[in-house]
Amino acid sequence: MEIQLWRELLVPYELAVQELIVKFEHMIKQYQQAGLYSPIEQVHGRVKKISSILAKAKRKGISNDEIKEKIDDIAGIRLICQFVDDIDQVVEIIRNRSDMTVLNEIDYIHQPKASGYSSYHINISYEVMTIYGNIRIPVEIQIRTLAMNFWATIEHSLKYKYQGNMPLEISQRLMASANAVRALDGEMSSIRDDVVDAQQLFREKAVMVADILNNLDNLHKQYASSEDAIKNIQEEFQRIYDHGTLDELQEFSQRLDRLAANRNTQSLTSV
Ligand code: 0O2
Repeated sequence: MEIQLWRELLVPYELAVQELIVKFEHMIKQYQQAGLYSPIEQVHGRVKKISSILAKAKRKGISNDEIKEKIDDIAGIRLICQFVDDIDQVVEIIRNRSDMTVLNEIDYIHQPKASGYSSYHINISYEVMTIYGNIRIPVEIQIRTLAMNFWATIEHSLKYKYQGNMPLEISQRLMASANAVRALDGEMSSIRDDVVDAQQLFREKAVMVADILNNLDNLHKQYASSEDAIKNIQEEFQRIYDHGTLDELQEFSQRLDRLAANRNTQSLTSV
């Protein structure tokens, strides 16, 4: 196939990848804005390079005409989670989406590949709108932890370097490090609740502080003539931010909200 035809063939795959990246990134943003823990930490996506498609087709004995229907990871999305437990939640989210039809799932987490590779794969069919009409594109979604991703990235580079002739010593080391990744993910799972709590508190505080700064900024504009009162509020904020509890910060934030809503100088002095 000519290079121009390949480019045309890949256009809807690029659209699918771009749309899905936006959707999953937006999901992270929504969790963050709601002050909630996001089971997805990072989103990556790519359309397979033409050379890799051809190499895979050759490796699997697939003819050029069969590539579109038989290679199901031309469009690929990778969702990286912090903890193994998050993966189940992400799988559930995908299963429940009305814009993604699950075609099949492979659990390389409970049954890692011989190489040591572990990840959860979901193949979906995703509809994109093109100038020629709507087309359903197969997309492979790989869901894995940060640790699994680290291992897979290193192993992928070594596999590429040795082109199928990986020295036994290297593959044994990779297998040992795959076991170490599993142990690390297991350890991290056992302290997941503590980590999630700590991150949650940090996020709540960040959202609250952003709110407070926004209100202070508005008060500055509204009550430019009451410099002293504003100064007092700022000092109180600084004291609570430096030494106060999250509850005190929340109570202060609510007072500022009320003040911003009241919009009268009398309440300013009573803050
Ligand atoms: P790339 O460059 O990442 O796109 P297979 O015949 O097992 O190679 P198959 O049947 O297409 O692959 O399905 P599978 O097992 O779901 O693998 C698809 C993708 O999963 C691979 O794409 C890799 O991205 C990843 N993967 C699978 N096995 C391994 C592994 O042992 N190590 C690493 N690092 N990644 C793996 P590609 O086309 O192989 O590569």
